[in-house]
Amino acid sequence: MAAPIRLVAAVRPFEGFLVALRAQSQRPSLATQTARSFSQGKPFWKVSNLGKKLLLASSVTLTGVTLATVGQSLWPLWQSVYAGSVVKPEITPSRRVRMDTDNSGLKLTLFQFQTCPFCCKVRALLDYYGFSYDIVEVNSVTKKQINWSKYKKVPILTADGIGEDGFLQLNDSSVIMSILESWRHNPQQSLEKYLECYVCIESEEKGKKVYDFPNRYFIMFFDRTNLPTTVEQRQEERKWRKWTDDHLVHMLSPNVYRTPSEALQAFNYFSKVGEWEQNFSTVERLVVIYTGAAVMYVLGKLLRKKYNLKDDVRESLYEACSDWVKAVGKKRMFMGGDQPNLADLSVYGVLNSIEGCQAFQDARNNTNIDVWYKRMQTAVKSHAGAHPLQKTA
Ligand SMILES: N[C@@H](CCC(=O)N[C@@H](CS)C(=O)NCC(=O)O)C(=O)O
Repeated sequence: MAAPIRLVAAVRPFEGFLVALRAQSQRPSLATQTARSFSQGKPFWKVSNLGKKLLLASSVTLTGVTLATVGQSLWPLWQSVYAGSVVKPEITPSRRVRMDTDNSGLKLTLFQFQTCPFCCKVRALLDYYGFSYDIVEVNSVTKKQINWSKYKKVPILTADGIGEDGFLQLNDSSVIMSILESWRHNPQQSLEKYLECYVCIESEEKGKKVYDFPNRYFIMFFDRTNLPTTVEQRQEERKWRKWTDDHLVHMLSPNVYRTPSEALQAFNYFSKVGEWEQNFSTVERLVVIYTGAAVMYVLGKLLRKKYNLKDDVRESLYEACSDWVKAVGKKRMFMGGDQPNLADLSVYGVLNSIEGCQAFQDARNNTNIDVWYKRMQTAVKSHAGAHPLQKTA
């Protein structure tokens, strides 16, 4: 069972494209939208609206054919595992991470896409603190593995054996990080109690569900007085966590898919990380890689406009990396001082999601991020924060 479930990671890079398509369908018309998008500057490719339509239509067709081919072999398996119940079904994890040092007693499962930056943030925290956890790779098209959940994004972290439903569901990468950090500081309080502090405001924008968690960047200390950090440190940590979600993350797609060859290189990297070779036939894998690269190359250009990145998108990426390095400063190992705080783990997680891509290699060569990044890599991979977890649990 593990191998087929892992296979779904392979289609993950199409997720952004499909989300964009869904958004397209809710807009007045493609012609109006593209006219609006490019009214401020010259389009990067000189085609008419009809040409753009054809480009998108052919991408959709190619993507559809690819996904249908890939999905066909998995569908019977998914059907047998999921009954569509609201109760979280038993599911065989794609991977299990076990740490001897984890005495937390928490039974955690991370529902994720392997290369999603938000999921990488959560994994950075779990690994740094040495939590044991299971990973369930979610199919980014059908999302079958999270059928049981009303919240349809990843990451989702569940803690089994807690609460009325027999499990607790934590949504949103920043909320998950804040709850685990709060709990780590005071495990005498239950996870349930911490979860109550992160109210979710649900609304609809253009027919799509939008979730806001106003407290997502706050660590909860309740009435504790001798806090481990100062007010200024906590403010700084919150500011840069928010910057990571609102700014840094938007550098990724336009940079990773900047040119056709970089888009192809990125897809080959995703293929390696997602172990596509083991799970796809050669034809399927090549179709996914080449179609995906073409689609994401186009989408990357649209995202550059949307997020106001510079014409040379690398400049925006370098600027973001340099801003972060400057904020950490020369006197500190990490923003958190001698140990990473949640801002360090967030920035690291987001950059880690593109570690094997040319864009990040260029950022390492052209900014001073490498020293801090290597420190973080060592800290996370060696589970350097595992000791406090063991001590407090
Ligand atoms: N604010 C959320 C964002 C999560 C998010 O956008 N996840 C994407 C994957 S990278 C997703 O699940 N998209 C699916 C969808 O929007 O339907 C977080 O920090 O966890």
